[in-house]
Amino acid sequence: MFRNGIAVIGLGYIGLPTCAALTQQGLTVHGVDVNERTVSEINAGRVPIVEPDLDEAIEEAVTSGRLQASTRVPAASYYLIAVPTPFKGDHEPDLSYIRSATEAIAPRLRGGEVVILESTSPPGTTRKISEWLAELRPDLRLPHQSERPDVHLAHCPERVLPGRIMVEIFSNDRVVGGLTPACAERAAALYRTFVTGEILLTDATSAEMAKLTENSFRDVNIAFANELAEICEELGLDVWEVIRLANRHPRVNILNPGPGVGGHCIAVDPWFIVASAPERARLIRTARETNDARPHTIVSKVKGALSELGAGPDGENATIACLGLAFKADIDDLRESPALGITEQLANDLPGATILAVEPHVTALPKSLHGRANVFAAEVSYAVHEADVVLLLVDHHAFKHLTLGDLEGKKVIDTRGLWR
Ligand code: SAJ
Repeated sequence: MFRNGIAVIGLGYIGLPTCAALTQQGLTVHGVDVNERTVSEINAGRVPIVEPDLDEAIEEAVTSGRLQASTRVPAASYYLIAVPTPFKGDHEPDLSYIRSATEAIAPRLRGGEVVILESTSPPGTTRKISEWLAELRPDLRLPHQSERPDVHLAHCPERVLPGRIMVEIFSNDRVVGGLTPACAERAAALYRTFVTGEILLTDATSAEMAKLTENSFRDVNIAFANELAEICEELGLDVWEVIRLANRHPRVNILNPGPGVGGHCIAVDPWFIVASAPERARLIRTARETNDARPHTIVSKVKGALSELGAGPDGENATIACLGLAFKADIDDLRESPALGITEQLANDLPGATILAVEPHVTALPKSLHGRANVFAAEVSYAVHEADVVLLLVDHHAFKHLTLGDLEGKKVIDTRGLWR
C-alpha cells in the first residue's frame, strides 16, 4: 500500500511531527518544503521549530534513513499536504499554498495514489483540489468525476495542540473525510498506522467544516470569557471569582479571559466560516471581533494606570514591565501573539516610558521590538523591581513564583488571573 513511500509536503508544525510519527512505524517518508534552509536543517537531523520531543524523533528518523527532505516532490504512493492556509487582507482564505502543492504533485501521478489534505481549509477545498488536478491532468479520472477514480482524495484535518503535538498526534481521534467513501477508507489506512485514537470516516466537506467548527467553538467561548471580564470590571467584580463559582455548576465550563487570542489557528479559522456564510455567521464574526479588540482594551488599561500615577500622555518617566510575549503559556511561539502586539503598541504610543519586555522562552527580543529606544529585554525580577506598572500578559510557569510582596506598591494588570 505504501510501496512508493509517503511524501509530506510542508515541513512545519504539522508536517514535521507527522513525518516523525510515520517513520516511527517503519515507513519511508520524503519530506518536501519550499524553504531550502528548512530542508538542509532537517537532512542534518535538526529541527527548525521548538516542540517538546520533536528533535529526538526527527534526529532518529534521519539517522535511520527513513526520512529524507528535499525541495522537489517525488513520486509516492501517498501525498500528504500540510501547508499554511492564511487569510488575505479582507479575511478571505488564501489557498495559494495548497494550489502550489497540487501543481507540484500533479505531474507525479501515475494512478493509484492517495492525496490527503491536512491543512485547515474552507469547506469545498478538497473538491477544489480534485478539480485543479482534473485541469492539470485531463488523462486521469478524479473522484469528483467518477466513483472509480485513478487518484483518491481526502481531508484529514490536523488537531494537535502546540506544546503537546508529539502526544496528541498519536492519541487524538481523527476525522477522515473522503470525496468518496473509498477515498476515506484509503486515507484512513495511513492514519491507522500510527493513531491510537478513533478514526471517524465522513465526507470531505463535513471534515473541513468540523475542523473549523472546533476552533470556532473555542474562539466563541474565549470571547464569552473576555466579554465577561469587561462586564465584571465595569461592575467592580473579580471575573476570576465569578467564573470559578459559575464553573461549579455541573453543566458550565467557562474558559479563561486573557489579552486576546493568538496563534495561527483559532484567530484565523473562524474567518473561513464567516467567508463561507457571511450573512449567517453572526455570532462567530462577533466573537472574532471581540477577541481582536481585547489587546486595545488592555493598552487603554495601561494608559489609565499611568495617568493615575501622574505620568504624562507619552508615559514620561514611567516604567512598564511587560511579562510574556508568546501567544500562550510555556511556549516560545510569538506568531500572532496578542502579548507581543500589546508591547509593540505601548512602545509606539508611549515614547517617554521605559518598557521592560520579559520573555524567558526566547534568547533575544523579536525584530519588531529590537532596536527601539524605549524597549529593553529584561529578566523577570529586575523588571518587576523597576516597574511602576506590572503588566502580566502570559501565564508562563516562570512568573508564578512572584508574590504579592514583589508586587507591592506597583500598579498590577494581570490579564491572565495568574496572581489572584
Ligand atoms: N486562550 C485564552 N483563553 C482560554 C484558552 C486559550 O485566551 O481559555 C488563548 C491562548 O492564550 C492563545 C489562544 O487562545 O492565545 C489559542 O490557544 P489554544 O491553546 O486555545 O489553541 P492553539 O491555537 O494553540 O491550538 C488550537 C487547538 N484547537 C482547539 O483546542 C479546538 C488545537 O487542537 C488545534 O490543532 C490548533 O488550534 C490548530 O492547529 O488548529
